[in-house]
Amino acid sequence: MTTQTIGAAPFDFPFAAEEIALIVIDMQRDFVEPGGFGASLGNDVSRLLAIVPTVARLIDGFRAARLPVLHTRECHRPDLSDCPPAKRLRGAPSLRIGDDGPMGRILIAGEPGAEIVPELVPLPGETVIDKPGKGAFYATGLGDILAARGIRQLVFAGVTTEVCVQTTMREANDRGYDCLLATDATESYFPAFKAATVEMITAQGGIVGWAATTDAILAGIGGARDA
Ligand code: TIU
Repeated sequence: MTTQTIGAAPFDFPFAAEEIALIVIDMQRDFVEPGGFGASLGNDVSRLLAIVPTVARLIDGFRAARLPVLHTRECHRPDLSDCPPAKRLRGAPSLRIGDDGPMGRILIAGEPGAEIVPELVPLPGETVIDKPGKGAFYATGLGDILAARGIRQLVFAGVTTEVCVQTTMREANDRGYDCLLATDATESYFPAFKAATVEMITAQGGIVGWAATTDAILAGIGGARDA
């Protein structure tokens, strides 16, 4: 197994082509398009929509290098049995999880709003994890799926940086994965929260993980493909 590197902060990210995967977090219509869950919480979704082409470029690079791409979706069962009341009843959103909205029932599996945006639709054979929480390891089979494939390094893209992306990175970091955040393939409704998240992940010698641009990641895995 050859170890290669991606130029990253706070220092180069070492990886092996056999052990790395991209995980795209929650690039769903409910977060990125008007009328979904993100908008129901009072957010302007336009910042999130803007990263779709960059996320697509990152996904294309992993596919071209024949490296695994996994996708997650935050969503709940139609009977809401996996949605804690503490989550559904929090605050005063214009629509709650399970309510009927312009893209079907908010954050419910199988509804149009819970689908991944058409530009980033998973290919047949790519793993899609439906998750009831913010972290992708909680109440899902993600850990077992990664272990079965021998994956130990994860590149993260998706939304939102400080909620589901950071939560999943922290879960992964505690489970022993090396985690790299693609800084221009993730976004928040709050620019200051995104900046703070990148800073806190990489501070203290990479206490949670690494951060790099999509260009740097593509350059690094391009080397993996050609090796
Ligand atoms: N509200 C918010 O920023 N995010 C979420 O609720 N879910 C994800 O981040 N996917």
